[in-house]
Amino acid sequence: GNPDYRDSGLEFPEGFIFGSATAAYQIEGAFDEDGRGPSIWDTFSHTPGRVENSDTGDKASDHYHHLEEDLDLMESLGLHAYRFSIAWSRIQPAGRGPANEKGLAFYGRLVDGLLARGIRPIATLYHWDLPQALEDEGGWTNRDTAYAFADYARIMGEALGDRIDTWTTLNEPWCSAYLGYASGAHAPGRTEDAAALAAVHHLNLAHGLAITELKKVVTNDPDFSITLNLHVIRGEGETGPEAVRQIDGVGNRVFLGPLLTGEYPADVLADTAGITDWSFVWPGDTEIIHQPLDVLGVNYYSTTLVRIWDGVSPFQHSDGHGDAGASPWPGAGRVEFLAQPGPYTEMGWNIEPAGLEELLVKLHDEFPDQPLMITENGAAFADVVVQEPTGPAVHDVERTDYLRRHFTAAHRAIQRGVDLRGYQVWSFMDNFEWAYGYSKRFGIVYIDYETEARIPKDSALWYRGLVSTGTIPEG
Ligand code: GBH
Repeated sequence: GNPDYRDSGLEFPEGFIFGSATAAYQIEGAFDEDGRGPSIWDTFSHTPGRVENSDTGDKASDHYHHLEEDLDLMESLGLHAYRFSIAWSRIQPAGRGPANEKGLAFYGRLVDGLLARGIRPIATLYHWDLPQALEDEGGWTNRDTAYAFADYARIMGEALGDRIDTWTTLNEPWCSAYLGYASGAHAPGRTEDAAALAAVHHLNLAHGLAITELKKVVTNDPDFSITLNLHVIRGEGETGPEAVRQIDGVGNRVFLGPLLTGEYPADVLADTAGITDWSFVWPGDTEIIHQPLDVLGVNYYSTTLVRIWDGVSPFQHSDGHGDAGASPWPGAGRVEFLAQPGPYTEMGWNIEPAGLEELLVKLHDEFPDQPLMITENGAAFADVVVQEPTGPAVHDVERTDYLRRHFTAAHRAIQRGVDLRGYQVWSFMDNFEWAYGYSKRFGIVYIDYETEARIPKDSALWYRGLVSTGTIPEG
């Protein structure tokens, strides 16, 4: 193997699912059309100072009005699967009550369009866009939101439950809970640690309740899943192991515990005892959360380096906030996040393909019978459109290299025995990158936000080669 992970000629197993991913608020636009109600991201992005450049998802990549074109593009790249999310507030504009037929019709067209092209639909029910009406009642800090989510899941199961390949309940509940309610970097922008921990539990509960409802109504024996952003954490120096324990606890095990073993980790309850007594966990909840997962979705971008703050040098929060801004790590207030060696993507995230291999192998060692799927991996770089004799092109050499290295890492994990079912590249197209707005491009397809023209980048053409042969291309 190549120590640099820049490998080629590696062949993936037969049946490996190569695809690409997006999320509703990041691509759809049409924010006030066909009965869609406002979500917390509409409110947040329309609040001055929350999103870079005051960007909003009002129009985004205008996928809502480019559905057929986008489906054709997916087909032309040969994708086996497409991972998308459903905007809850298109289905239930106020988060409760009868389904909006026009909302259902849009996702029905999307799913039928995928199936007609031989592309498997991987549907995520929640990628951060809570109906604002539910946030007005406390959002994820309110237990009722979990039951409202289960009701919405049942509606979607009844509408699409004969056609979806994989149902994913939540995307990255870590972000919903901690960026939404602790650091405030994401909608709804609250900064209360106790609220964030209640949100963690109600998101876990929502997952369990939703799977229970879906199982009652679906008819085609789909896979059930959840997607987590699991942190690959390395410790620095003497205090490294203790810092790793804390971040792994409140970042990873607070989800993996109830989901895969049916209990919250005792050390996390202890670390956060000064914030909350966890009385929002009711008897029976962890049994509801602990459902068999046909596949566990893993999103991976980078690694994290931590130690316990020495009380002298300037304190560093995650995401480079320094000592300004609230931390997304309740109960781990003395953990310091250190700069890593690079190279970095345009997000400033350390490029470390070995972290992906490490994460997959570690999950497999701990949960040997748990099939895994990479539901997101990709990179933002500053893309430039150039005019070639053949037309406009984007020579995104760095993104192609990033993908090559991470596919190599995934291949190595498979060689080491990991049951990895597939890999969804983030993202199919450039889109609204949350608090960064349109300033960051993750797509393998370029979006011209003036004309909404789609231009497959070189990385997309490279990926087409990988998908069609199952082998990492030479070069
Ligand atoms: C994913 O979030 C999202 O699912 C997707 O919508 C988004 O567009 C994509 O990635 C790109 O951002 O450990 O505190 O230092 C990834 C969000 C990014 C959250 C890395 C944790 C590290 C912060 N994650 N981040 S920290």
